[in-house]
Amino acid sequence: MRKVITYGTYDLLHQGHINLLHRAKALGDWLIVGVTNDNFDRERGKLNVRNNVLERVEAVKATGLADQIIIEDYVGQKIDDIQKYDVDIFAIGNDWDGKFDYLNEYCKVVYLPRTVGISSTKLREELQDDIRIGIIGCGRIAQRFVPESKFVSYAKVVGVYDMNKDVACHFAEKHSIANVYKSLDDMFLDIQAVYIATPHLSHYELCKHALQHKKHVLCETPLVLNGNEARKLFQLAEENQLVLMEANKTAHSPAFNHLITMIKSGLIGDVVDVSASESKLWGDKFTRELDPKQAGGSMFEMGSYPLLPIIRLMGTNYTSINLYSKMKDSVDIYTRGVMLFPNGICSFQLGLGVKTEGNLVISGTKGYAYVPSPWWLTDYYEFRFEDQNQNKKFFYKWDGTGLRYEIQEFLSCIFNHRLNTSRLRHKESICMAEIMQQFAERRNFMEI
Ligand code: C2G
Repeated sequence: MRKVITYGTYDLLHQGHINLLHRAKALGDWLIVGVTNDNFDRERGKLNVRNNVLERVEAVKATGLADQIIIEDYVGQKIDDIQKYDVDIFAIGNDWDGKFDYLNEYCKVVYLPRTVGISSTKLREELQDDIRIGIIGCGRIAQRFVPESKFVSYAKVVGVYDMNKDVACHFAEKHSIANVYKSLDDMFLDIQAVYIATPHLSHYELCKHALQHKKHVLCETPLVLNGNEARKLFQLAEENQLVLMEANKTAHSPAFNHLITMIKSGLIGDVVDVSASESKLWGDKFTRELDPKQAGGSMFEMGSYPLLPIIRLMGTNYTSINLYSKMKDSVDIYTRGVMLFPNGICSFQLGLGVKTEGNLVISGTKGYAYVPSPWWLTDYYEFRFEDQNQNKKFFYKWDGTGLRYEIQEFLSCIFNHRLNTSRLRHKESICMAEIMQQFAERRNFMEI
């Protein structure tokens, strides 16, 4: 019995896929089809797959061409499968010409002619119109947004607005963006969604204005520095069936999400302590991040990152919080926060004028998770146990500046009418805003 194996995503399964499966099957007596898992696709940069793995498996099954279907989860699995199933022939479309020659060591490799004129990417474009996005605020983070948006299907940045027209023109020219709007109302006539990348204190009014004009909103973190403002914004979004999402890039990174789901599945037992830190020394003391009039300082600038794993793992019902800050020129150059929960204690350290480690340690009753610095750009972590033979290490790709994942989730929420992403829920953003408010009002606060 000659065994043939082939792999694919098979998204929006089409005639090209069917022809390939026919050709592969004709090479032998038993055809094994490997269907890529959702995480595996995301990790290899395929962010725009429409059908989930179960739907794609069902579609391949329905062709009646596969004798066996397996799931492809990790890089290198092809070698394991070929040996495990004693495969004679590995077959794949010639768009992969030469890429799998290394498998010749294990079996015969055959590149089959691809069907021209049809692809899942093309079908996706026909299926769905682009979401026209307008950028408000053409600063540092917005510079990263445009190139990252190019990796996400249907994300189309069509125009920008900035209070400083010259800055907006320069930005549009640099990123080949069609429109520079004179006003927000002009922009709202032309777009369906906005990305707000302005300084913190302007977020509330801009979000409200956009939501009132029925626009979906992706707003840089921290969303707002006041619990009531956050509540009002999410209420306005829900009333208008609009997506309002806090652009916390770590919350959407595949690695961070995998870390959280594994911990929530009990891998290290009950979580008792989450300790996270982040620091960045700014050479220029006049930078916005250190300007008290623009809500500068460690807590406002970085607080929403360490609060993310704390709130995702321990919830929003903390019993107490205490904030300790080293102040300089009316901003906190260093802040440490200690939070008590019914079932644990958490702490975070933030430094804009003080350097610290920048790692994340999550301690549990069976083991702990360790994410080295910079944990917020999560691409590697370990689970460590008393019996070190149980230790596990996980590696991921952190593609580009990592904004593509939040953009992808933003669009997926819009398309699927999911108003509340599970990666950073409304109540979690509201909780963060309340903590920012406590700091702003110097409640539970001590200067050191
Ligand atoms: N294919 C084809 N003709 C098309 C489109 C796709 O013959 N018009 C073939 C591809 O060459 C591939 C298979 O159909 O052999 C599945 O294609 P995709 O779903 O795009 O999967 P792909 O990303 O190519 O996955 O580990 C995954 C594999 O390495 C390939």
